[in-house]
This record gives sequence, structure tokens and C-alpha cells, in this order.
Amino acid sequence: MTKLTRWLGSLTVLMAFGLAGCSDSGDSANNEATNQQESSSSSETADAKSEPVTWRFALEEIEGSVQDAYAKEFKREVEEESDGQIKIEIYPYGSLGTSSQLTELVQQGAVELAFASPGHLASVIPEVGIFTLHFVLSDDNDVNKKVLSSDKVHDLFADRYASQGLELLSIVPEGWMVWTGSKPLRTPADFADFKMRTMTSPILTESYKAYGANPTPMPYSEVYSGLQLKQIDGQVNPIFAIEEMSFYEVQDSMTIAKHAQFIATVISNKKWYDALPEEQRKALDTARDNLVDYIYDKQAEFNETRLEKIKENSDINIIELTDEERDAFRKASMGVRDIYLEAAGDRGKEVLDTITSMVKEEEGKAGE
Ligand code: 6CS
Repeated sequence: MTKLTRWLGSLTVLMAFGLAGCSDSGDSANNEATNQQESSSSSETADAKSEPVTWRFALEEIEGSVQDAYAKEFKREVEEESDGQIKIEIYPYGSLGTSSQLTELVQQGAVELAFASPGHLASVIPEVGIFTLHFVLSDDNDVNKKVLSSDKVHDLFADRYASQGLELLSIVPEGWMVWTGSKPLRTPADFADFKMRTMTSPILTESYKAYGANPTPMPYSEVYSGLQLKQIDGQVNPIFAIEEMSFYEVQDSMTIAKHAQFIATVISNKKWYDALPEEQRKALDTARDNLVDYIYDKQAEFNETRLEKIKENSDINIIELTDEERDAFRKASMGVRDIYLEAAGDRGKEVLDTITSMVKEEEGKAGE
């Protein structure tokens, strides 16, 4: 509980960034973004040669998380590569706002860099809702890494992010999503009327409606108390998060169904990125490229070690679904793809077709 208390305590910084006026809807504020960004960040980049510039990097997760490990390594690389000309300040979750608010801060140019998970961001960019669909990615995470870090997949989304004033820098898998519940969840029937906390995108909630659940979107910061007070029956997150947010303390069972990876994206303000002096952009792009392998290994390590910690510290019932049990969920999830296509249109179809065929192709190569 100490980690929880720490990040709840740091909410005061939020006011310093004028978040009081931000909604949690994720609506864009592009015009305002452009104006503010031009008056703050661009003026900093203009002085790049004489004075170090500061880039603020906002996280959707607390210290010790996968996003925190990413940001720390990014900071190390960029500061080194730029020879001290760029300083990175990291703002862990709790210091600035909810995930949707962090995206708004980037749009406004109040912070330069942030994580934006599709589970929230698909409310604004429906195409990224693909990463909240179940059984789209491979069971083989090496395949997922290749597909998600490819230029082809980046290019599928880049202009959608740009239309919101955002530069898509990277797509980062953080591990398998795992269901926790007040009771064992083995079959779609176990989800009947089950109050499942989800992230806030409507496409994501459909995935749980398909199992008969009663999805309950809420910000990350409210999940622990929601479970404790029994406002929700369960939630879904990767193992490292279930451990560091202490969700396992207030749940009876954990189900590993390997139905989806938790995917995050790293974003920056687009105008800011486009206006970066060449050297600075190179430092950013190089660190971003180097981090693909780093974070892939780190998330695997975090998820493994935190599972051991959960086992040591609790007697939570851990269920690993068989292939047959997974198939029941796979079948129940297929109709949600039509809902995704309705929301994301022709581009959504292109995204779904491209990613599913790339996954197949890479799986074929891996099996050779
Ligand atoms: O469940 C959520 O809302 C959050 N989960 C993780 C692991 N990262 C950020 C996200 O907002």
C-alpha cells in the first residue's frame, strides 16, 4: 500500500499544470495546443545550442512500472546522446492526471511526451481500438514484437495520431492482460453480470459485453478502491500492474487467458516534434529505436518476477486456461470485430486486415 499512498499524495502537482479545466473525455484541443506549444516548447528548442532544453515525459503508470522503466532508459539515452543538451523530466502517474488528461496535456503542449494506451485513446482515435480486441495478436510474443515495431504498422496509425495533433513515436507491448476477480473466471458464463472494470474506450467495453459481463470503465487510480468497496467485481491488467497497484490484495482469483497484450503507445506533440532541431530529433529517434528490445525484455522480466511476488504474498487462486477453454472466449469475442469496424470504418478494416495477416505471416516464419 505504500506505493499507492505515495502516488495519491503527489496529486497536488496537477494544479500546477492547470488541469482543472481538462475533461476526462479525451476530446482534442488542437488549436489551443498549437498556440500554447508555439509559445512554450518551440521557444525552448530555438535556444537549443546555448541552453539545455527540458522535455517533460508523463506516464500512465507509477514508479517501478514498465512505463517508468521505459522513460528512465529513454532519459538516460537521450541525455547521453545529446551531451547534456536535453534534460528529461519524468512525471509518474498521479502527478499530472488520468490517461485521457495526459493526452490532452500533450495536445496542448503542456508536456512534450507521454504514454497513451489504446484502452483509453480509442475514444479519440477509434482505429487504435484494434489493440483492445481479443485474440488478434499472436500467442508468440516475439511475433507481436516484430509486427508492432514494424514501419508498416507505425504507418497505419501515424496520420490518425497526426489528425489529433500527436506524433506516434512507438507502440509498446507491456505483457499479457490477466483477469482478476472476486470469483474464478474460466468460461464466458462466469462473466454473466460480472462488473468488470475496463479502461475507458467504448470499443474495449464491447469485448466484455460479448462475454455477458457488465463492463464498468473507470480511471486507473480508482480501481483499487472500487474493488475494495465492491463497486466492481474484477479488473484486467498485466501482472506487473496487478502487483504494483496491489489489486491482488483485494481479489480472490487471477485468470491467465492470453486473450490480449496490454499495448501502450508513446506520443509527443506533433508540432513540437516537427519543429525539433535535427540533432534533437535524432537523439529522440535513436533512443526510441534502441528501446524496442530493451522494453520487450524488461516487461517480460517484470511480469515474471511480480507473479512470484504475488504468489509469495497472497494465496490468490491462479488459473491458466487450457487451449480449449481459451477457444470458448475466442469464439465469443469474434463479433466484437464488427463493432470495431463500425467505429473505425475503412481505415479500421485496413488496420485489422493488415495486422492479422502480418501476425499470420510472422507466425509462419517462426514455425519454419
Ligand atoms: O488499466 C489502466 O488504466 C492502466 N493500466 C496500465 C497497466 N497502464 C496504464 C493504463 O492506464
